[in-house]
Amino acid sequence: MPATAKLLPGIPAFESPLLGHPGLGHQIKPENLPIAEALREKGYAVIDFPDADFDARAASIRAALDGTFDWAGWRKGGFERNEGLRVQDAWKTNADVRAVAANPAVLDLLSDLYGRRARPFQTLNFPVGTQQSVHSDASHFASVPEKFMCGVWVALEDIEIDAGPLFYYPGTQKWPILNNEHLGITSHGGASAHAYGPIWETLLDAKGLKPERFLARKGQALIWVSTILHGGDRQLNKDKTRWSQVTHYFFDDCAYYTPFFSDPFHGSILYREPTDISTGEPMRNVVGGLPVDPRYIAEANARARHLRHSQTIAYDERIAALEAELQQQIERNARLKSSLSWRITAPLRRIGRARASAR
Ligand SMILES: O=C(O)CCC(=O)C(=O)O
Repeated sequence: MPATAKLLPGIPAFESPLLGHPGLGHQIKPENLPIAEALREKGYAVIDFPDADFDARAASIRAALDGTFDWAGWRKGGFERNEGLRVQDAWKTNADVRAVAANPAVLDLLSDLYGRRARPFQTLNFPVGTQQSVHSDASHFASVPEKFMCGVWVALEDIEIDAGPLFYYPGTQKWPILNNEHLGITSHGGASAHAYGPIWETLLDAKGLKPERFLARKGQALIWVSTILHGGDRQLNKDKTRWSQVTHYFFDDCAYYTPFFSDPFHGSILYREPTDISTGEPMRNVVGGLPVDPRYIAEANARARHLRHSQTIAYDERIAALEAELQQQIERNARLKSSLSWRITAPLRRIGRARASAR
């Protein structure tokens, strides 16, 4: 590869300023350019899943996973509680889930769009709508350099409007990425997915944005970039199914971590050490072409866990202290009320209250 083809490898090729300048940086194949443009401008692109055996695979995945779900429990209560049903990482035991996740044509496409080799690292299979509130995957799965993560969601059956379709807000992928420091919190000071939801809702509301929904035919897939806001719609009909699989991908030669639970400038980074589903090999954390020292990863992880844990203890201790203080006050009040002087002055207080309410 000529040196110029390596220019700015830390920007996903589909949004690189070098796209369209042959000889400078990775150039996306002409046939993939419409998808690149869709990812850049809308944050998602729809494709037909490139697998001649897709229908048979979808049927086999559904048959294999169907018996693993508590359907009765979901229809009785889970549905109203806005819960979904899901199985994470079925690729470990199910060859068809693995084949969908590691589909070679999808891997080649994503690798071309990003300019780095795509590596599937997580699968989620859903038999019904997830009813998952709006979120950005970049807060769960981040990379350095940023944005080298995406999801590919594929319909294992035709998806209807009342079955809780996937929804997303085109354009939100261009918003600044929000991390703990933007919210003015730290992971060990209580940051969690719960802190982000209201912010995203407020922003969407303020901008007056309306979601789009993916009413997919079986075998249609949606590629989304890590920063687009998306979620699962409320399932309106609990007798419907919404069989689907999402595969999450990282890309080669990045560091991988969970921003929710990381505060890098406190020395706390919750690194991820994902397994590449297509090879079964662990993915190394690499930045600037150099593997991150495993001792540093262990230290930063330990620090992330320690800070969260110690702050949880600190919160628990504070709450226990407040409860003890409250109890002491209750006992002081009880002692005061049973004292002689309190009983003697009781009629005076009653008169005072009556006067006050007569005014
Ligand atoms: O399938 C859905 O409803 C949402 C899936 C999702 O948000 C995700 O995998 O990040």
